[in-house]
Amino acid sequence: MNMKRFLLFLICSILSCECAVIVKDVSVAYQELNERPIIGVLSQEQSFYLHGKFPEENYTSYIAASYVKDVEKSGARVVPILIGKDRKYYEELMKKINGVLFPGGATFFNQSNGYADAAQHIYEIAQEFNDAGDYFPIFGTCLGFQLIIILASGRGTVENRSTCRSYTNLPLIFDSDFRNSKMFRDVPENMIHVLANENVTVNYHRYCILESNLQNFNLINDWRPTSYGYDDNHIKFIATYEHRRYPFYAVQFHPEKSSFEWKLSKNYAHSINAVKANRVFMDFFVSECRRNTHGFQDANEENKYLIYNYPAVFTGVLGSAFHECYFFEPRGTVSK
Ligand SMILES: *[C@@H]1O[C@H](CO)[C@@H](O)[C@H](O)[C@H]1NC(C)=O
Ligand SMILES: *[C@@H]1O[C@H](CO)[C@@H](O)[C@H](O)[C@H]1NC(C)=O
Ligand SMILES: *[C@@H]1O[C@H](CO)[C@@H](O)[C@H](O)[C@H]1NC(C)=O
Ligand SMILES: CC(=O)N[C@H]1CO[C@H](CO)[C@@H](O)[C@@H]1O
Repeated sequence: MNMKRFLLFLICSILSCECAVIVKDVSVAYQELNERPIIGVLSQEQSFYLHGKFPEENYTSYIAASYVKDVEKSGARVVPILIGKDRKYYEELMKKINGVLFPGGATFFNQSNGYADAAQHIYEIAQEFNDAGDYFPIFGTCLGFQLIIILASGRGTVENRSTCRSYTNLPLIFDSDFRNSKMFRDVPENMIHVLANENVTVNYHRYCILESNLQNFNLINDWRPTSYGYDDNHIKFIATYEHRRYPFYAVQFHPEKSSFEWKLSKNYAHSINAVKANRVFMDFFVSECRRNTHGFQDANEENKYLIYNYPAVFTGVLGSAFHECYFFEPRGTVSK
């Protein structure tokens, strides 16, 4: 290449590069992204163990702070969503927030006015919002992952989930077409490589969703598995799925634990690659929530709802599996 041609080549590459950048910026600008997203995190029934640590308090529900921090670290604020409320409460709150996270944990789905009933209201209202042209994302983690499929199955007396246990850090086994999924299409190649090859996803479940759970209820046309794992008995379970039309997503493992949960005996993956690769999931979910433009009336109203009204309690030191928790009323009884 002589000097003249080299300069021409250089100018062309700079121009085409700038053009690409401009085109990209325009497409993003048209979406009018919400740069101050606020996400609802659903609470669940107070753990029996923690109730024993606070016998004088009348806490009846909690949120593990790791879920809150994981959302915050991706650039959103959190509003706690209480259980035991009527549908109107969930609907009014959902008109003000930009998406909802169903955390993991351990609670039965058959307790009236509990986590599952609240999630059912939220799931149905989110469908109504989306059907009406709104964009309202939901993300489920572990228990939340299983619950979404049980809700989609109509929540019969026999729950449509399977028994399979994994208490291990696992890689993801991606579906052949996962790069065309909403969840994974923009994830950088190096993070996909870590997720596919290193033991970075933290599993902690005794139930799971199998391919057959989707087939039994004819859910396969709506719900798309994008990756899998093998449980401690070599049963192949779904590790991630997404809805084909609605912005509903879920993961069987725990993206929040690598950065925010520290119980020694649990052996959670804390490597720098685990931290980076698990970050992908809330970055993705919060980016989805940025497409929703709901809002509170003003900063005053926002302030009344935000999680900062509640102190995070250092529960790790009390032997809990959760390092920090938020506790809520309504006051009432805590069942085992
Ligand atoms: C818990 O509830 C009981 C019964 O209503 C009440 O007497 C007690 O003061 C409550 N505890 C706290 C810490 O508020
Ligand atoms: C809820 O489900 C659990 C586990 O399947 C069961 O042990 C419990 O008896 C059920 N409770 C009610 C109120 O049905
Ligand atoms: C992942 O864990 C399995 C055991 O659960 C082990 O056999 C494998 O070598 C681990 N892989 C890496 C890359 O550490
Ligand atoms: C109602 C129903 O058919 N539930 C099923 C859901 O899936 C599990 C596991 O395959 C079955 O045991 C249930 O019977």
